Amino acid sequence: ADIITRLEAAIKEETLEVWYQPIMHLATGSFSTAEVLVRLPDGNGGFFSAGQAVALAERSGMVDQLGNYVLSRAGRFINAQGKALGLKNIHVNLSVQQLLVENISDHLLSIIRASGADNGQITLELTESVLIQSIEHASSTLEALRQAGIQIALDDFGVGYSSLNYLFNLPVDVIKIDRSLTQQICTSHKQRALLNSIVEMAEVNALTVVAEGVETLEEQREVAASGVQYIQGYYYARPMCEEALTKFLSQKT
Ligand code: G
Ligand code: G
Ligand code: MN
Ligand code: NA
Repeated sequence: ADIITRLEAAIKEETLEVWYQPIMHLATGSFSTAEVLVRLPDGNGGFFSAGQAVALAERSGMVDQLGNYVLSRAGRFINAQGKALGLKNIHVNLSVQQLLVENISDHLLSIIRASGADNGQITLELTESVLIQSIEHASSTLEALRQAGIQIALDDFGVGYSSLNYLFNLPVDVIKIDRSLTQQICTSHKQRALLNSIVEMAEVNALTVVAEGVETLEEQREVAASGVQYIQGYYYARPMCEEALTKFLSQKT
């Protein structure tokens, strides 16, 4: 079957997989949150990359369906397992096209409600480019979601072209340092200084900082020294299926 047919069927038959990458809270050492990453089976025991699946959904008008599916699965999972596993929250990615759907905030809130999850258990991740492409529309949508208790994270932070001043005035609660920045902090004084100023600005603005893409102990040390609150990366855990996550978190608590 071609990949569009495969995606459609995977949504309908609920064989589209939802994987999770644990995120560590540095102060407590606990994995209290995780990022949700979609995985489309390729029919040969492997998966298409999430990037491919999402791009395909965008081109074929299925981004709304895909987004709803992922949010609903993630919401049901955290509602059922969150307490037992010590997961307080789950991060779900949102694409630019989803943000343009009419009444998207009501729509997302009703999916979360139906899943049984509390709004406070959900963080929605958006990239800088998404926000800036449609800032007028996005601002009111994000404000409505935040009013309802959903947190908004600005993904891939530190690689775009906007000024820090502009970025820190966007209606978000969390910033996620892009892995391209994380991976330079051990070798570049300038990038380390940039990370330190981002963390300082975040503190002043009462934002939470997550550093992505930590792969080594050295990176972990530098990132922790900068004062970020959460770390995500292969050094701790790779994205994993629901069953593996349950096992991983059970062993940690
Ligand atoms: O998991 P992977 O490294 O292949 O992810 C690649 C990209 O796909 C990342 O930028 C991630 O944000 C995005 N992505 C993963 N899952 C989803 C999803 O459910 N919805 C959207 N919109 N993007 C996703
Ligand atoms: O764009 P976004 O931040 O949503 O993408 C998250 C993607 O980054 C996931 O698909 C995940 O597989 C990948 N990822 C997570 N941790 C690491 C890491 O430590 N190193 C690398 N290279 N990729 C990572
Ligand atoms: Mn993300
Ligand atoms: Na990112």
